[in-house]
Amino acid sequence: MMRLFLIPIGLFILAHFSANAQSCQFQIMPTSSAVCMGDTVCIGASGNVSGSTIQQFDFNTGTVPTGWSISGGGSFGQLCSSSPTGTDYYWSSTAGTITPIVETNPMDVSSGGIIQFDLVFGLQGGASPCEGPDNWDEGVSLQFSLDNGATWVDIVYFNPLGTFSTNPGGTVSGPTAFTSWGTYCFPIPPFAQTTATKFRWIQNVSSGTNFDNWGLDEISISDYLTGTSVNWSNGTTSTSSICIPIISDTTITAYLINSLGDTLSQDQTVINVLNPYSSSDTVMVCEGDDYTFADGSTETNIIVETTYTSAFQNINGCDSTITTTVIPISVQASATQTDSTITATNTGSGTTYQWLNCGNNFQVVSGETGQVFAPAQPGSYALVVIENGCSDTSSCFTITNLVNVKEFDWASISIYPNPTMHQFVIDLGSFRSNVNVRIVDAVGSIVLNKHFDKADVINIELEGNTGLYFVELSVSEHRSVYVLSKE
Ligand SMILES: [Ca+2]
Ligand SMILES: [Ca+2]
Ligand SMILES: [Ca+2]
Repeated sequence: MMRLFLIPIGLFILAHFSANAQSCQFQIMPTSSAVCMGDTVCIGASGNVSGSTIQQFDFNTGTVPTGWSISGGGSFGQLCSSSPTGTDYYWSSTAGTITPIVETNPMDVSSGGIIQFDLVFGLQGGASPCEGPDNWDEGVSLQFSLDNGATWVDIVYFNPLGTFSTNPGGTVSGPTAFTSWGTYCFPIPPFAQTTATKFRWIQNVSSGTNFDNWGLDEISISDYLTGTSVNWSNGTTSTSSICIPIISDTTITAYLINSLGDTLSQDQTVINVLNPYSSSDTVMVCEGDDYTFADGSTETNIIVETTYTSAFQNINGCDSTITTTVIPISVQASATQTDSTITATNTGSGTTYQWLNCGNNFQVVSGETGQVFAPAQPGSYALVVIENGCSDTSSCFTITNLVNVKEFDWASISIYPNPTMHQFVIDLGSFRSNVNVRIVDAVGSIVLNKHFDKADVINIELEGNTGLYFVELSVSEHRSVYVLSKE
């Protein structure tokens, strides 16, 4: 997905101004500092370096420049804290009804430029004359006038809360800021750029005599250096903004250069790529089941392996994918029937069995969960096998005559060793007539079927793979099945 970040240049300047109100330096600002891979980011450069000074005043003498006026300043000096230059400064006085103002003469700032000055607020609760502003409306406005002082417009308001804003009015107390000297710098707004613009610093509201005082020093109003242009580290030259696609974390540097190509200032920013989320996974379902993928789409009756890619936007709004492979698990329940015994041929660890009564609406036969099932009643029975969480039901097996195993003394018969490696013994306990041994492996194949007219101890060599075998032993009409393990 491609998204282009574009904002009007006017908004761009405003954003720069409010975010960097204390700085008039050459700076670059991206429309976004972190984007999806492939998105385009626009980066603008603004600011300049100061050129020639238009007006300046440092308050180190007792006389203001021609055309300037001062009110509310009892005297110039170092009345409270020391200014950054360690020299005399203007200190406001709110005695009586005096409104503290420092006002310049009209000057030609038609080419734009910057206003720089040092400013401090006194400490709230401090001793006279150093007591400082505390209410929101007791801050200081920097203003300009285009009609020789008849009307004034705010450039910025130093709110005692510490924000640069317009004066919110009101008398809500809050923590005070600007109580240490700072050097502040503001671009001259485009609408103030005339051939006769006056500037002033004014505190319209205070608590009266000797309260809420502030200081000002080192005022300097300069134009910008002309003939500058902006070059970029990606090779673009002579433009104040660029738009580039971001495919990896990217550092962009802008260079402010003069007409000779010398770098006057530079600034850089890093644009980070928000990583797309991409993953794949494999899930198992029972054959014939449905599966709903990450994007909400559903595949029904899955009987073959199915791969699907869900595309969506992650939390960052970036394209992401999840590739899902669905593998159906196939289970086939099967069993073999000998006389009145049914033996499941499904084996394997985790395989579970449940026998059902087909003649009773396929109800489960309580307690019959073994691999071998010898029903107590004639009827029709089916097997349910569960393997890997999936089940299957066999067809029904019909048992018409039960072979009564209870009246025969099976306890006298033993088979050993079990497990066996190869040979094992069927010990009948005594000589018995009409003996038949049939051995079936785990998949239902008959591996041995042998008849003895008369036998006592039968030695058998068991061929074949390791695993479970079913030894079906018949003695006359009696029959039983033993499970033998070959290792
Ligand atoms: Ca000074
Ligand atoms: Ca006050
Ligand atoms: Ca105060």
